[in-house]
Amino acid sequence: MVVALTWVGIASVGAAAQRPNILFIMSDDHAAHAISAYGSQINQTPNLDRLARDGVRFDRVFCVNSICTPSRATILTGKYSHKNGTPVFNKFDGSQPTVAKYLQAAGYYTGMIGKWHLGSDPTGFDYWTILPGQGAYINPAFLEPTGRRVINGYVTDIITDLSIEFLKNRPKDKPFFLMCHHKAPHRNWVPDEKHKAMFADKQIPEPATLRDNYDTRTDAIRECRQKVLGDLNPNDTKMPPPAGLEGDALLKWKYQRYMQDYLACIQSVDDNVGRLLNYLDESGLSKNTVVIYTSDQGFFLGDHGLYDKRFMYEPSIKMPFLVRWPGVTKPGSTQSAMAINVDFAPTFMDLAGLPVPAEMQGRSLVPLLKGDRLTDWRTSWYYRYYHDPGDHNTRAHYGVRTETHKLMYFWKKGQWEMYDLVHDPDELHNLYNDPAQAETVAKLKAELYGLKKQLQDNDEFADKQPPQGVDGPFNKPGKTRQPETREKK
Ligand SMILES: [Ca+2]
Repeated sequence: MVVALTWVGIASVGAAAQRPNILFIMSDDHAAHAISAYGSQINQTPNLDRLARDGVRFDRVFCVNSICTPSRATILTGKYSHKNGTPVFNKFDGSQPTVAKYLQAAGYYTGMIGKWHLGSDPTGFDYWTILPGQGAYINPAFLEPTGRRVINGYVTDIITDLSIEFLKNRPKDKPFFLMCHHKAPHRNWVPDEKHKAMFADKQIPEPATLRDNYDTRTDAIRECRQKVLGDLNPNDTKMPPPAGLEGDALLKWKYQRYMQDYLACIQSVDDNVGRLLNYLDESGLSKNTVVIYTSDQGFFLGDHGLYDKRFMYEPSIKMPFLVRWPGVTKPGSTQSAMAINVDFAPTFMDLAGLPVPAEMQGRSLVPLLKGDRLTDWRTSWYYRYYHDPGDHNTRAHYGVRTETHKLMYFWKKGQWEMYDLVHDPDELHNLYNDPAQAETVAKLKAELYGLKKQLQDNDEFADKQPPQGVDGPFNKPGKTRQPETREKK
């Protein structure tokens, strides 16, 4: 009897040791085209590049509803917004199944540190400390099961400090699943002094489409208020524009102010990813830890004259996705299969050796991490954005993206856009009304409505959105501790 129990004990420990740790690092609004491994023309990110060099760079990972809260809900559940009930900035129902709960139940030690932005308390985590709402860049408050505490310092450094502490203090007999979620580089882009100085006098190259005149496009892009020229305010630029600046001179000035701060925030993220990777090396954890770096969506870096995200255009929907899994991912490789953030939860399940629950709507990316060639991988995927008018007067739309084309429908306006992504990768020529494209449009519409049906999107949130519920007030019961200053590790 004793012998049998001992054997079972060893077997289970052995099995547990083989399951990889998962370190999921996600920043907020970090566009792939601001990472040098993705060919950035505007900055250098040596630590993120290190992940790409040691692992695989996914070139086509997309967000299916390109704003913060819905993306986070999708990542946790493996479901589209209409299935997880979080289409806009409404409170996430934490009683539903999530990948954190599944991994915790399977013996993973689970942690969530940093920006949560789902309104309700995290569920399925052994340890959590989250920013209330958007959180603060400087001396941020954190919400924890025991109350609220303020930590002095810069938010990206602190989230990394807390993540390293989590790794040090974790139970060593379990694999871990850590979601390390940075606030940066979210608007209004407040860098720390060190990184601010790095970009203070830099002239950042402008994107080719900064002065897009929106010819051939529908009303949506004209009506939106996410324009660098018209909508960035003094809170964003941190200073009023020099007197007398107008027109193109003002656009140039605003673009520079925007990008200098945005890129400085990213530089701190990059440094701190380096700190985490170094800790994994020093502690011997690197070998059996899958490290993923991504962002909750992409971002317009002056592309089409815009900032922010929301639209189904490429800079907004494209997520960076770098994965290092020693012994599995081929160093320096790339992956061009189309993945979506709905796939993340199934991927975590698969990494943990668990079956993917039937209700999850994505697919595990593990075969792609292994470099397998899959003949049955998806060739199209479905997008839907609801937050209209929202914070930026951005029109609701749904659409389909294939390997070569994109069709978008602004359902409240009854207007369509269609792009040939092969010949027009910048999406400057809306071909929807081109008679020569009628057949292509008809095929794309069939694909779009086929996917919509298959995903059981019955327009649940088309006309009515749930109330806002993720941004304050956050007067959590329990004591507020005195601000603490942490020593730099
Ligand atoms: Ca975001």
